[in-house]
Amino acid sequence: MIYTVTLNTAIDRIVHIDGILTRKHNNKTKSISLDIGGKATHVSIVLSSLNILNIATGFVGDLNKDILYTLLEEKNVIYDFVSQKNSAIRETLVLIDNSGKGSYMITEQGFEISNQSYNRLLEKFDNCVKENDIVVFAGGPPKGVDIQKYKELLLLIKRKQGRLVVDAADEYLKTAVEIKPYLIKPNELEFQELIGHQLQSISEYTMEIRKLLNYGIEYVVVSLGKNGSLVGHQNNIYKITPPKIREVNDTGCGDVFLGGIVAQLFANQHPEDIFRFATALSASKAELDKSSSFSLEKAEAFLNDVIIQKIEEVTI
Ligand code: TA6
Repeated sequence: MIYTVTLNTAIDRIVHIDGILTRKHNNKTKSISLDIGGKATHVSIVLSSLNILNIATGFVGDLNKDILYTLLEEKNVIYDFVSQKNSAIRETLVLIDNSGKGSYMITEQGFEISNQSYNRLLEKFDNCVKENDIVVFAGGPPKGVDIQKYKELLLLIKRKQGRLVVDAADEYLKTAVEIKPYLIKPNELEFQELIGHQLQSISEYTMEIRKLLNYGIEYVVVSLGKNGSLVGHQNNIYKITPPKIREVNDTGCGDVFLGGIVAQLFANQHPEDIFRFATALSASKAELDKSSSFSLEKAEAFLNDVIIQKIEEVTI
């Protein structure tokens, strides 16, 4: 089984601006729509679109959970969240204008997780997670889930011999790395923060990636946005270059990328096939406006345009 864990779920409000977003100007909207936000929920959407059985879990607020549940059901996602009373799922405002320069994202903090809710999630994992299950933690934890509690969740998955996939930042990523997850997927800023200093060249990145592989992490994936990603697995490090696309909204690209990776991991694909598919799928997302949308057809068409190089051949 695959579980995706969004500790701080979100509902994205996608606002299309008529023209270019301008300060001190009455910017008119063209359209407003709701979409599933949060990170691991997007992984579930990818898996469900590929008919890969998975359960989306984490925390929701009971005041507006039906909005998120309706959005998830529209995407055929099976979910089993811990619902906290008198709490509301946060909103993320995603502003897209006609500049073609990408979106603005403004996220609320989210409600504070109570001890009771936290213990309910622990109990859920303790009862459900089995050996070799894939458990994906993606997104920043909310108030109420401090580093200790986050670590306790991760350690429980490890104790159950689940394969831990983590997309996190700052102290939470550091904590995850300490307990040797199966896969980590920081972006370049998160990776440099993890390492503790700026990395100026591909060779500096590969040196740090190799250290983490030797420490015992199965996959070290550093996403580089438009420049693709660096992927370390066993004794290979790859530079993955995405196809050229017409960007509409890059919100959610990293999550769809992770969803593509998890889908291929589940199918036990070869690393080059895993990241070719995940990169093509993420590229298809960038051409669409919703946070959680992507195109399997477009991804198929992009596959041959993804460039994969073993790091020795890569020149900067
Ligand atoms: O990565 C895109 C996204 O998941 C948006 O859908 C929005 O919900 C935001 O990121 C949430 O990010 P956060 O790190 O606050 O969980």
